[in-house]
Amino acid sequence: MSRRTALTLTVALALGTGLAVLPGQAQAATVVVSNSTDLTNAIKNATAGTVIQVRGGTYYPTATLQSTANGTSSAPITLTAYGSETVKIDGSSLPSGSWIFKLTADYWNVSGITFQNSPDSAVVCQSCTGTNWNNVRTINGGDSGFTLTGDGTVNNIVKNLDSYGNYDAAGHGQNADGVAIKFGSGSGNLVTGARLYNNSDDGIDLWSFSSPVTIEHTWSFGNGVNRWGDSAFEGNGNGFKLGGNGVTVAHVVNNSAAWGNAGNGFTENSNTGAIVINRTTAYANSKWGYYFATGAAKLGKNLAVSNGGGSVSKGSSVTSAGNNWDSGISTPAFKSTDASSCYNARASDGSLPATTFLTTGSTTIGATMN
Ligand SMILES: [Ca+2]
Ligand SMILES: [Ca+2]
Repeated sequence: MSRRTALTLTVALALGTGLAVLPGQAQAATVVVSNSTDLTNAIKNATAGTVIQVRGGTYYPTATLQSTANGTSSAPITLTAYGSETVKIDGSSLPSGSWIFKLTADYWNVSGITFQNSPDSAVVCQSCTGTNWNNVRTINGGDSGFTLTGDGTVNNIVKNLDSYGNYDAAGHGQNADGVAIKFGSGSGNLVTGARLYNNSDDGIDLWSFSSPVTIEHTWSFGNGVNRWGDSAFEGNGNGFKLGGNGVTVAHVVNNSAAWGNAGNGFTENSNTGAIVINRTTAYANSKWGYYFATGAAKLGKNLAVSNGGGSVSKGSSVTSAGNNWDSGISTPAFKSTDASSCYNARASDGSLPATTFLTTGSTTIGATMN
């Protein structure tokens, strides 16, 4: 404990306020919170170096948790579960149309927290630089689960996110994606180790984001299926929607899988850029495994099996090599087509659960499913 922290804690204890934030005073470097009021204030008052540890439990904030305070690369602001405790921040008490958590800020590290039942989007990071999201869940909300948006969206890392069950009722499901990196720009953004499933619209959507995004070790499945009894359902259901709104940008997807989506497994969605898709698997999606009809995508060593529209729709500008639809490339057998283990708890380090689903043992083609 630093001398400054110790002094602040001493003052706090003397005032009988425990570890709560002291209004009007510099915030302690480490703040432990156990109720929604303290959580709200801790986020509002955070400055570079602040560590907010949230005790186990379910929190029901009554206003969006938000900050515009920047950390720095050497003194980030941290929002994390206390130890290994289970923390859920629930949007059920928010006004309609609210997000649970919004940052317009740089250098935050957020980990080990579930954001659930948001009236609208669960987490929105707007024009953020250098944020790290580890083992966060954005689930069962009223619009997209996790969003990066705005120009100046730079070097953000989203690792081991689970985002599922999101559905925008007002739009009949047309907008709620697992991850939305939309309407913005900025380099160095990475999504890795994500499970994006059973959302009403797409698993991940890069609509109108004009800088390359990298996605790897990510599973996108069961999106765009009407699970809400919506008679006017409009979800698109692409596993990986890699463009839109006229932008031309070379996104990269490595070692990822899309299955059971109502739309395409992987699609350019009108992005004519040199999208790179390498060692991925598309299985049993309702439309195409890979839909790249107009652009200059580079498709390498991908595996498409049992997709409703066919394996690939590719235009004359696409580069295609080593995929199972290319001549002379055989299709290895899956060790399992039972996806049930994909819903299991993550490993203790937060990585994807072990599975044989869609694995083949091949060292040359398809996703390795880990
Ligand atoms: Ca849509
Ligand atoms: Ca979408």
